[in-house]
Amino acid sequence: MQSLKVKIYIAGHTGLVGSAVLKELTRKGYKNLVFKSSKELDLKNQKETEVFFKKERPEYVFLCAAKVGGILANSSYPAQFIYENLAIQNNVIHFSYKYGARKLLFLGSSCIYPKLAVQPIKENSLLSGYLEETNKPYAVAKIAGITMCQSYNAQYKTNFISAMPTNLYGPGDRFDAETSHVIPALLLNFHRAKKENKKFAVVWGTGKPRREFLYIEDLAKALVFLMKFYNGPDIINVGTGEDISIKELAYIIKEVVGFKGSIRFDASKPDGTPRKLLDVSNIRSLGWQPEIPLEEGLKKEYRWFLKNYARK
Ligand code: GFB
Repeated sequence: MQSLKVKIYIAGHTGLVGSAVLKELTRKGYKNLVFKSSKELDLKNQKETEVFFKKERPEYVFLCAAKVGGILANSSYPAQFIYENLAIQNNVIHFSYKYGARKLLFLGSSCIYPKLAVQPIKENSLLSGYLEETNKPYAVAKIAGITMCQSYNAQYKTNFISAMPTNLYGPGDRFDAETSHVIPALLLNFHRAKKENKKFAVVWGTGKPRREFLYIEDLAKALVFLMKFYNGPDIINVGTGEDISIKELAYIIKEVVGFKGSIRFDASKPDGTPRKLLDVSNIRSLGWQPEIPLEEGLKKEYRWFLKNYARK
C-alpha cells in the first residue's frame, strides 16, 4: 500500500470496523477504494462474490465483514454466527487468492483464545485449551479463517495476515439492549434510565469479569499500519494492554451519561470469560500504540449516540 493509487476493497464497510477503516484510508488519501453494501453484494453467496472479484480484482483486501454481537446474541444465534462467518470468509479469502490480491487482512477476535488462557494472552496460546461456551461457534469460525489464511500462504505463497482485536467500541456501534456488546448496551440502558428517572439500572452478570476495550479509530489506524508494514505468518494481537472490571466500566458509563440512580447486577445473566487481556508487545514493538483513553472514547461514543440514535 505504498502508493495511494492501489485498489483496496473494504469488505463490510458499513459495520463498526469497516466504516472506521474506510474513514482512515480516505483520511490518508487512498484514492481507489472499492466497497459494496450487503444488499448489492451478498458475501455469503459464492457466485456473486466470485463475479465481484473477477471484475474488480482488488490488490488489497480488508476483510471486515462478519456476523458479530454481544454475549447474548452469540449464545442465542449460534447457527447464524458459525454459518455466516464461515461462508463470508471462505468466499472472500478464496477469491482474493484466485483473482490475485497482493495482500489480505483477516480480522479475528480476542475470544478465539482459550477461556482460561494465561493473562495477558500471547498469540501462541491459540488452540492451547478449551474455548468459552457462549461464543464457541463464532470463535471456531474465526479460528478457521486464521488457519485458512495460513494454509493459503503455505501452499499458494499468498500474503494473508490475521489481526486479533480486543473488545471494540466507538461511533458506528450497534445500540440494542439485547444483542449489543456491553458498552453500547450500557450507554443505551443508562440513557433510558436517566430519561425515565429510574431509581436503578440493571447490569448483566456479577460485574467481576474484566475486559480490555479499544477505541475503533485506534483499531482502524492499527489495521492500516499492519497492512502496510506487517508480513509475518503469525497472528498479531491489537489492544491497549490494559483492562477494567465490568463493575468499574458501569460506574464510568453512569458518569458519562449523567445517570443519577444506582446500579444493580443481575447474576442470572452470563459473565462469559473471566478475563481476556491481550499481550500487545508484538504490535507495540513494530511501532503502533493506541491514542484514545477509555473515558474520552466513551464520551465520544455517547455524543455519537445522542446524534444518531437518541431521537429514533
Ligand atoms: O460485550 P460483551 O457482550 O462481550 O460482554 P464478551 C462483556 C461483559 O459485560 C460480560 C457484561 O461479562 C457481560 O455479562 N455485561 C453487563 C453486558 N451488562 C451487559 C449488557 O447489558 N450487555 C452485554 N452485552 N453485556 C463477546 C463475544 O463476549 O465479545 C463475541 O460474545 C466477541 O464473540 C466480543 O468476541 C468481542 O467479551 O463477553
